[in-house]
Amino acid sequence: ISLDRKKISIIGVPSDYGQQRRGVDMGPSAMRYAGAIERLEKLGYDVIDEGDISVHRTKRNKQYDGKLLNLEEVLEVSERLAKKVDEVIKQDRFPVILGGDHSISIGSIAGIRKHYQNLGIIWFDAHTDINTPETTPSGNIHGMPLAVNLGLGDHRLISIAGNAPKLKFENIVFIGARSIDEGEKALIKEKNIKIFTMHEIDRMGMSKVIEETVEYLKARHVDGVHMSIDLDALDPIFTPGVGTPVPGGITYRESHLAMEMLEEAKMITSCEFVEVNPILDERNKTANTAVALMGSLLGEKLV
Ligand code: Z70
Ligand code: MN
Ligand code: MN
Ligand code: MN
Repeated sequence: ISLDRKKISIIGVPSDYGQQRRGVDMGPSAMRYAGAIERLEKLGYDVIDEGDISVHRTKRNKQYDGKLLNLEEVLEVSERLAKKVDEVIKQDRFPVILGGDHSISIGSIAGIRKHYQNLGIIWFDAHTDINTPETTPSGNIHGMPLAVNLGLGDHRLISIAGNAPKLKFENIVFIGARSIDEGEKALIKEKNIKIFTMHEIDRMGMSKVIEETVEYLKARHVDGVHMSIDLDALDPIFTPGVGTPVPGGITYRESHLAMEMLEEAKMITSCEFVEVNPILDERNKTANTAVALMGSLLGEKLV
């Protein structure tokens, strides 16, 4: 966020339809409870809490039978979120989106993309969420949002807020991946997508990873960068309240360094925090970490 863009809108998306563990719908409450709004106001921003996108509580979670789980519900939430995000950006406000599981990125990116011709994405996640209906091992749509935004997958999902693909393969950077399905690996290799797995983070250090991320996106001449933060990118020691914890993750300190360096780079134009599940958490630790990262990403300094 650049210093002259002082207006922030918080949008809650209490949806758990992209996966099968209940509780992630309470993520927005948990992050508000952890002080998200106060934290940003303290940094001097004009913060509006736009409230939550309405999510119908219908029956759900049929067993996976080869079709996408809760497709109708995800479609509805995505349409609403895309519309809301579009409205907020039209008012020159910086969107901070609180999930919800990662399927909400279908709607958030569809809405954001209306305002950028060459949008960049940083996908901070233990997973790569680039499965298609052909490659998904689970039928869970939270494993598919990047594919959908690239124009791959269910035709109704890829048509939200316009038919054209919302993203380019060469404008994505993965950070923190350590659980990638075979079909995802094949696509990442085929399209040569930029990826810093835990292997690269360990070898290069987070500092160099972020420097290279910033250089890479600048060289792509992106006109905006959406920062998508799945709290399972961090090691479960720091964020136990996620549906699919994967050991060997990013540390608390590395993740803060990443946020601080991205803030210094002044290239982030929207962000989201997803997969916070208070039911699985330990005394709101995961939401507290999410809000602390939010502070660093939006300009909190130690001195
Ligand atoms: C797996 C799938 C996933 C988040 C888990 C898992 C995907 N690749 N995404 N947790 N955030 O089912 O597609
Ligand atoms: Mn205010
Ligand atoms: Mn994810
Ligand atoms: Mn994940």
